[in-house]
Amino acid sequence: MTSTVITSLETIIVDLPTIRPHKLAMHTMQNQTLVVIRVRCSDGVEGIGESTTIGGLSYGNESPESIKTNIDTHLAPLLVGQDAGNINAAMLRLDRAAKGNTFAKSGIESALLDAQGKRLGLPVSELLGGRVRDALQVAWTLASGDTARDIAEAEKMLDIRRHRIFKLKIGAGEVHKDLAHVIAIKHALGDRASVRVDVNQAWDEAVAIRACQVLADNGIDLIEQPISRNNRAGMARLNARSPAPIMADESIECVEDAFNLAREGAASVFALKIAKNGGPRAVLRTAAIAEAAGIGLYGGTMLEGGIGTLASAHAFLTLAKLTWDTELFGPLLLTEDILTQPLVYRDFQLHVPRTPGLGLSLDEERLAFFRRDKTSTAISLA
Ligand code: MUC
Ligand code: MG
Repeated sequence: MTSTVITSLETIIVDLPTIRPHKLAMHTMQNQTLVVIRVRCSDGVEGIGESTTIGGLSYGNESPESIKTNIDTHLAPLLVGQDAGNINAAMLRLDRAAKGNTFAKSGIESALLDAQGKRLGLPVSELLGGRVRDALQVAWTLASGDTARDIAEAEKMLDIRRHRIFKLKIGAGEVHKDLAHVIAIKHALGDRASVRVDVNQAWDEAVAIRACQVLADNGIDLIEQPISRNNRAGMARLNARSPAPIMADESIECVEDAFNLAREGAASVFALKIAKNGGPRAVLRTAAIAEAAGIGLYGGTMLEGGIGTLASAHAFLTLAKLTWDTELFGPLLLTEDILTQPLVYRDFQLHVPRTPGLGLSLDEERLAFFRRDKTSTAISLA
């Protein structure tokens, strides 16, 4: 036990506008809500983390409001007074008390890592064993809902050398229209870009069998979560039949899901998300399962702002192979920032400096302006 203890934990809900509506199969985002976690320690060090989901309860089983309530009521009291530098012990304490809640745990684990990195003068990637790269290639999601607008957006991203991997959100509309939309975009971009689709569970297996064939025949590189997360046997059959690789996203809600998917052959690529595993360390356990099973890796996002994006990036920097690159573009979808320095996107990549902790600082004035609840609800040492 070191003498440094956690003295307070605060959760702050922040609502930020998006650059345009972002249309997913189950929800159209008009803004994004972040849950910022601030951990204060007795040595004066502060750690920042983020727990963010998409569309209230439409994506996963935690909402921004439930994340805040669960941390304030159940998790923060377990951590206040505990050793700030022993992240294993802190997360074990939470796991014993709360079986799920990976989103809430992810923000807390990120904040503890940020604090420990600052304390030791090390980037989080080094706390996680060391980075094997300094930058990550980043995909962009085309999700305006309009084919011509999506093509124009992709052309602009290629021109300014920001993205050359595009993920198309489909599944909300009729299948033949969705397929025509995807094919038109791939046709316009040709070999200049990798084009992938994310169906967000919208199809049933029979539809998916045909659609995956059409997508593969038209040069689509990757098909993300075509059917329900609950139909794992269907995912395994699709994975065996589809000429284009099938990626699991919603199917993974915890590390144990990853193990079962690997055992059942239900996907050949995993989307890694810190929020759905319980943090940057937890997501590396899912990555290890994938590596052992010969499953490819993709660095996923829950469209976090800069904090969650950097927490994800530090974990992904340590992976031996990241065959399908990443989609860590969340901050670019927002019109406003709550960090003093924006993340560095250049030459199709997110560049992650070797600054202690996550390598960020909060812009307190902007945070105060955009926070939903203007009064602090920090849980502190008595
Ligand atoms: C998802 O389902 O992958 C990631 C990128 C994006 O546009 O939406 C998210 C969620
Ligand atoms: Mg997805």
